[in-house]
Amino acid sequence: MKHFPSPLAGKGIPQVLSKPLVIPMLYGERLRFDSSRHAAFNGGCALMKFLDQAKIYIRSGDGGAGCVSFRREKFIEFGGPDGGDGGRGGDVVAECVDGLNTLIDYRYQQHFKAKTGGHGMGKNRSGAAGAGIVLKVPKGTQIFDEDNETLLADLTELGDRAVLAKGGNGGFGNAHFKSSTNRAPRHANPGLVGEERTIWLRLKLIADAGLVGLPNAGKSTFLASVSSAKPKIADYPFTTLHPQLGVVSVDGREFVLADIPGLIEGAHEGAGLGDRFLGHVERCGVLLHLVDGTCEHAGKAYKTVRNELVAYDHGLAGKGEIVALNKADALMPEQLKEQMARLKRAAKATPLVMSAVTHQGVPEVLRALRKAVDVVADVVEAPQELGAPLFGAK
Ligand SMILES: Nc1nc2c(ncn2[C@@H]2O[C@H](COP(=O)(O)OP(=O)(O)OP(=O)(O)O)[C@@H](O)[C@H]2O)c(=O)[nH]1
Ligand SMILES: [Mg+2]
Repeated sequence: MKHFPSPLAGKGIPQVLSKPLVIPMLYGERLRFDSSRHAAFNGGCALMKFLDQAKIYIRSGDGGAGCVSFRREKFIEFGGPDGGDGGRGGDVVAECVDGLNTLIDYRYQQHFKAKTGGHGMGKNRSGAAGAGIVLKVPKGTQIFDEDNETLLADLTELGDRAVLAKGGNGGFGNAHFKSSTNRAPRHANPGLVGEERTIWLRLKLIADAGLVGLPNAGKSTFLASVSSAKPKIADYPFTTLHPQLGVVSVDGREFVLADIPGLIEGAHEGAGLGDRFLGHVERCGVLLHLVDGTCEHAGKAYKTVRNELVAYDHGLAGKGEIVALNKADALMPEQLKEQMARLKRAAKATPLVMSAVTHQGVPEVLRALRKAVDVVADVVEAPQELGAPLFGAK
């Protein structure tokens, strides 16, 4: 296998790439060659490489052929046809299972073929059904056709199943064709061929709340301080290269928080890590928008990220948003006042103030998040109430 150098290693903010499509590839290579440093699952118990997109080829089994056979037995004349039917080919099914957080298994195997049904046999014996294949996928996996646009299935609940390729029917044996006018049929059906197709698996993590912000806003620091997740934290941009999940417990209630890589201006055109990770907050009920208080202009920082959310669309811009000014511990009182005023003007809502390092203001942010998550959950349960965004600055 060719060894590529890690594309982002040792660099500052990655350049605006002229070809946005390169981004997933770069990301993939990074995963392939630098996996140990960027293990994804951070629930505190297992290390798993993260992959949120995979292209695979599937083929269901052909049906078994029917059999032409005649009963032959001593003292029995004209025994008649006794060719059995062929068995059905195996299906290819996707199933949503517990304990998975990544599609990495599909990096190592991309071809899945179900078994052909058994052929029919004499003495009216039918062929056995071919063994099917179950593709185990994590919660939140969407399955797209080869064009990567046509949605075939969306597996959001544990146990959800979708048949992606149906096995071919078995053919009839000659016993099936016997009739009063044709008592010795000499033909049988071949089995039907199975289906084959190339599909895309795309994982969109399911979290209750999503963290968005510019690189270095302190998103991972926040996640690490409120959950047992262990994201990488460092003072250079794009420390986080793939989404991370953490379970947050506040006032006896738990919810899942997703940290996604930072966004920069032009992310929707491929700048930085692009905006494809925004897919992971598409299903979040609420967004927590962190703004770095030590940046030059908190209002501009806020607007940059908002513009990217609007450009990405998919309903992200309309989601409830809680805005918080982070790194309050590193600000002088007058700086804090000034940044708050700028952020308030930009967000058209009063932001919360917090410090992920000293924990100042964090309980308040968590409570606001929990409240918002609860409200969204209630609204989803009673869809007739769905309407305008619930929080934040619109
Ligand atoms: N003083 C201070 N520093 C903070 C605070 N939160 C984060 N930092 C620092 O800010 C830097 C960036 O923090 P990260 O949590 O990696 O930022 P991020 O938003 O996850 O950045 P990306 O993963 O690159 O998008 C680190 O050096 C943190 O120590 C805070 O509340 N106060
Ligand atoms: Mg980070």
